Amino acid sequence: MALLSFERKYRVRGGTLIGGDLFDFWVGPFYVGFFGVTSLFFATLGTAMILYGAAIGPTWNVWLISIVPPDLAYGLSVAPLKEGGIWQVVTICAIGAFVSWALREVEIARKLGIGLHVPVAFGMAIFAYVTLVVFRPLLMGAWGHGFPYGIFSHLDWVSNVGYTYINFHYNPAHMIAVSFFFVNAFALALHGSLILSATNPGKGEVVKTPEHEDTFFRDVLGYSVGTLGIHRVGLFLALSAGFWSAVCIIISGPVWSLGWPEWWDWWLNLPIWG
Ligand code: 07D
Ligand code: 07D
Ligand code: U10
Repeated sequence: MALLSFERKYRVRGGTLIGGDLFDFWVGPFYVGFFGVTSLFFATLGTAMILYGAAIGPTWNVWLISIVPPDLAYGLSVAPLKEGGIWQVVTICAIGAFVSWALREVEIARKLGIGLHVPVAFGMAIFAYVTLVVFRPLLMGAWGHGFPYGIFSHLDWVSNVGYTYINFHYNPAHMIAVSFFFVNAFALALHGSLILSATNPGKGEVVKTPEHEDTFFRDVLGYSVGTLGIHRVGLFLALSAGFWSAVCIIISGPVWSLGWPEWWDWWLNLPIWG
């Protein structure tokens, strides 16, 4: 079915989560919807607050602009705008925009009658972000533990927090997360290259079938996970990477406040060493 006639068929009202058919229409290629409007609202307000913070800050250098969270002394209270309050408003706007975007994905998926896998996947990224700027600061007792919104300043935060725990590579959940990121890239390289090798043949050659793809990995590995299965594997790997990232940072401070190398002392202290 041509794209346009398909769109005529599915571009009908319904499937919304809230507000009946309020905003239930398209503008050009974009579906609007209630949550499209809230996405735009939060994104615009958040960006305006970042610009305001930049305007009262010391620099317009885009790499150096930084919207910093309140001082630790403010604890979990609401800070004055110029002393971290902007960061708090931007954080609310960011969460509002990300959650709105996920819900807009849900509405589009419902209209199409497809599963909710995409918004669930985006939900893991949102979960990791909220862990950094809400859950961990709450557990540590101060918004000042959130990361600053700036291109280089957020790198400083990662480095500083990392060295606070002496060597962050010894964090076991960080190890698991890093490994999932690596294997995720490996799996996508295998999948992307396999699909291209079978479906993008040279001139005069025919497109090969999934049996060819299965057989390739049976011959190499002795087993093929299958054409649907590899997408399940991919989603699992990617979600696991995000999940273990959230775990590795939530345990740094709230659960373990010493250096991560010391955590491994349990190994040296096992009674079996005598
Ligand atoms: C390619 C999809 C497109 C998205 C892009 C990002 C903005 C920010 C805002 C000027 C893969 C758009 C960027 C809207 C502009 C202002 C105020 C996704 C793709 C192209 N980081 N991080 C980057 C964010 C955290 C870390 C780059 C966001 C944590 C390290 C970009 C968040 C930690 C490095 C960026 C976030 C952390 C980066 C490229 C939120 C642990 C780099 C991102 C909301 C997760 C790299 C200068 C990219 C870099 C980089 C954005 C959070 C670590 C600016 C939006 C606190 C170590 N991060 N980051 O391609 O070059 O993502 O930094 O949580 O080395 Mg970061
Ligand atoms: C949080 C992004 C969410 C994004 C959202 C969407 C927009 C819209 C618009 C483009 C989670 C935003 C969208 C803004 C854009 C348009 C139009 C993703 C998020 C919702 N580390 N480390 C991780 C590695 C070291 C440290 C995670 C590697 C050092 C700390 C990952 C190495 C020290 C933290 C990871 C390494 C250190 C981390 C990041 C190597 C520093 C975290 C991925 C090879 C001295 C962070 C939850 C992630 C974390 C984190 C990898 C080194 C410290 C597993 C490969 C030893 C403090 N590190 N790290 O979380 O877990 O993505 O955050 O050396 O906080 Mg690490
Ligand atoms: C899916 C699918 C499917 C489809 C689909 C899709 C999923 C069924 C039906 C949908 C998929 C798509 C449409 C594809 C979309 C793809 C993605 C979202 C992901 C892919 C992303 C990319 C290809 C881009 C990736 C880019 C990366 C990783 C990074 C490149 C890196 C940078 C640009 C660096 C970022 C660095 C920053 C911010 C700072 C870094 C600092 C430096 C580099 C220092 C050096 C700086 C300088 C030298 C300064 C230079 C600066 C300049 C010139 C700017 C100056 C600015 C001024 C204002 C003057 O399943 O099938 O089909 O469609």
